[in-house]
Amino acid sequence: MKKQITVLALACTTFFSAAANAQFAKPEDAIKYRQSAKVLLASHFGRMVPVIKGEAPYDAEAIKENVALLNTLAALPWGAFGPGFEGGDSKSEVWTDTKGFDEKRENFKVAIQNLSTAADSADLAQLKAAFGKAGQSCKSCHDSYRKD
Ligand code: ASC
Repeated sequence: MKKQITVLALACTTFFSAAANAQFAKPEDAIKYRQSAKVLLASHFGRMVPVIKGEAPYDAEAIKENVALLNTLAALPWGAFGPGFEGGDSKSEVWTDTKGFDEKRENFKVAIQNLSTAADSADLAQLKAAFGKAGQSCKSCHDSYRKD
């Protein structure tokens, strides 16, 4: 029974991933989607800067809520970098060096997971460290795969 549920869950995951990739009728739609996701990511990332810099009080609950949103947002852009969706500010290396791009994506995922752990800890020092690493992860991917 448990095995059947697992198989069913995997089948659903595959189905929905494929369906998610098919959401874009033309490359411009995918470009707009991933850029929109990045606008929201940058907003929810950037609004924590005053707290990280010590210019605003640390409200652990507010940060946790914001990081929960970041977790959701961080999952969004990637399906819009699929085959045939070249363009926008992306370098062609996104599509020619998929291994390297996947590594950056994975690093980012881990960085955001670590940011969640840090937000949950309610320890500002831990939050600052994880925030810095997440920012580095954004920058490192942009340096390699985004046009200037
Ligand atoms: C942001 C944003 C990025 C990253 C990066 C961090 O808020 O828009 O691209 O942080 O600048 O180095």
